[in-house]
This record gives sequence, structure tokens and C-alpha cells, in this order.
Amino acid sequence: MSKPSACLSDKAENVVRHDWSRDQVRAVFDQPFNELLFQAQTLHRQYFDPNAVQVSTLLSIKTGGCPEDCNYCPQSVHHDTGLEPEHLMEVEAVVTAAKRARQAGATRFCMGAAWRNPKGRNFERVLEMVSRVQAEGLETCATLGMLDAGQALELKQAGLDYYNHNLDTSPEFYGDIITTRTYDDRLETLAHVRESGINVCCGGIVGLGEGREDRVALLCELANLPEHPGSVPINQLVKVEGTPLEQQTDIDAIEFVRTIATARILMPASRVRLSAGRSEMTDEMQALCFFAGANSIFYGEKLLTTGNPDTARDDALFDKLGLHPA
Ligand code: SAM
Ligand code: DTB
Ligand code: SF4
Repeated sequence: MSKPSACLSDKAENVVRHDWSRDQVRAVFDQPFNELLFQAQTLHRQYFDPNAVQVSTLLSIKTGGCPEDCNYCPQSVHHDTGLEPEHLMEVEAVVTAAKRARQAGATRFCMGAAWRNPKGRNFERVLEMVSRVQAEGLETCATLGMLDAGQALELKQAGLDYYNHNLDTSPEFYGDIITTRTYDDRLETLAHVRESGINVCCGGIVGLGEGREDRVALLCELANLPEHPGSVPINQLVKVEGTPLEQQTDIDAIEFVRTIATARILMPASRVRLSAGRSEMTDEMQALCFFAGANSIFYGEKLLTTGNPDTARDDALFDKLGLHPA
């Protein structure tokens, strides 16, 4: 570990690595819990204010009817979840929602569309949304499915700061969860995003029935990307009726905290986002996640189609823990 007096670039040289072996990641993940949390918190405070949490708000700009078959997702046409599909929103309505999010305290606004990939006029409209939201003084983020290199460049030119595209799980378990797009498809989109100069937001989802080895492998894949993602969302499965995973057994809370802590240790300069699943977590569990190095959340009553803690609960949690928005 670097000397306490080291400047950020020294630390980056010493600790930001892209050559993790699975054995090394497993050794981090498997440590006694107290060792793991101590190591995560020690690194966390070398790179970040330990009491600052970045706040993003999500909006589903195009809901449901997605042709992909992600078996956790309520928006896939392959599952009957009773979700009413909606067309792409109008630009003005998105700008209104962005203003509301900014007034509530969000610094980043993330627009999600249930597409395999964006096309034609709809893509043009998203470009307009990105410029208009940027003009409101918010960081912009989008998640629209697969992108080609040209689309990534157009989004960059429109003012997009972050693009979210997750690896979701290990390469080995991936085929049990999604069959309509491959792991390599995802890596290719991530490469287009990175090469366009847009910051990558990339993480995964746990509680799908994967094993610890899959969580280790997912984190290893993320940490060995050519650049660590600027944001690493760790989602806990939200079990939605009508999806194949509605009866899935809950992931153990300590195992979830281990996943957060390992992400923090492997990618010390990245924002680790405690993402979907917070409505089902106690305050104590979220506090442990923040101690383990989570320093970003989704704020606002709704994620894309499912619930998130209401803002009063999150405000009270921040107060109780002495946290402040980054
Ligand atoms: N359609 C786009 C795509 O898949 O790239 C973007 C939106 S998709 C909803 C973004 C991520 O949300 C998924 O990769 C997954 O990790 C997470 N997600 C989706 N449904 C979820 C659920 N039921 N519980 C937890 N996370 C979920
Ligand atoms: C991410 O990793 N999690 C967010 C965001 N990126 C787009 C989405 C969570 C979705 C949870 C299920 C839903 O609300 O539809
Ligand atoms: Fe479609 Fe994204 Fe849901 Fe997969 S996660 S079904 S790609 S909206």
C-alpha cells in the first residue's frame, strides 16, 4: 500500500492495477470480514472524502418492450410482468424531470431506454435530450443498449458525460442470464464508449443465483478493463413478479457487502455505486456498504420501473451517518 503522504498519481501507480488474477481477487474477497472492511476503508479514504456520496437520479425515457431476454429484467418482452410499454418520451418532459432532480439535489441525471440498441429518429431525439440536460448544469448519463463507434462519438459531441453498460455477471454464468447478446458484444460497446472519450459506467448485478466464484470473476473482469470504469454500479436483484428470477433466494447481506468492499479495493479511484435493491436493505446494511467503500447512490423514488427509497428516508439516512452529497 502507498505511503500516507503519497500524492494521487503515486497512489494510482501503486494501487490502480489492471492485471488481477482470479486467485488474487478471490484472496481479497475471502479475507476475514474485518480485514476486508479495514482494507477497503483505508483505500477509500486515500482516494475520496469518506463522507461524500455522489447522487444520481434515473429516468426511464423509453419503458418496456425490450427485445433482449435478460432474465432479471421487468422490461423484457420475453417476460410477462404486466408492465405497460411506453414510447420514447418527449424532450421537454425529460428536461422537466431533470430540473426536478437537480432541485432535489442530484448532480447526475441518467436516462435509460429499454432498447437492444438505439436507432434513427429516436437516437436523434436522445442526442437532443443529452444537450438539453447538460445545459441545465447536470452531469449526463445514458444507458441505451449496444452502441456502435459512430453513435458513441455523436453522444460525446452532444455532451454525454457517462454511458452505463454493465457486464452484469461472470463470463461463465452470463449464458444462464442472457442469450440475446454476448459478453463480447458488451465489451465491444464498452470499447466504443471508452474510445469516444465518454466516461464508462459499468458494473453488475448480484443475487441472480450466481456463486461467489462468479462475483469474483465479474469483479476481476471489471478491474482488468483497459481503464477502470469511472462508476461501478453494484445492483442487488430486485425480484419482479413475472420474471424467471421472481423466486430467487436472496443473496446474504454480508456477501453483498463483501462484493462492494472488493470492488472498492480493486478499483480504488472509481465511484462504487450502491445501486438497485436499496429499498430491501436496512439502514445498517447500507451503512456497512458505505463503510466498505460505496460512495454513490441512485436518489429518487424510482429506479427505472421499480421502487427506490423515498428521498425523506435517504435524507434521514445521510443525516444519521453524517454523509453529504459529493
Ligand atoms: N437496456 C439497457 C442495457 O441493458 O444496457 C440499459 C438499462 S438496464 C435496466 C441496466 C442495468 O440495470 C442492467 O444491466 C442490470 O444490471 C440492472 N437491472 C435491470 N433489472 C434489474 C433488476 N430487476 N434488479 C436489479 N438490477 C437490475
Ligand atoms: C444500473 O446498473 N442500475 C440502474 C442503471 N444502471 C440504469 C438500473 C436499475 C434497474 C432496476 C430495475 C428497474 O427499476 O427496472
Ligand atoms: Fe432490455 Fe436492458 Fe432490460 Fe436487458 S436489462 S431486457 S437490455 S432493458
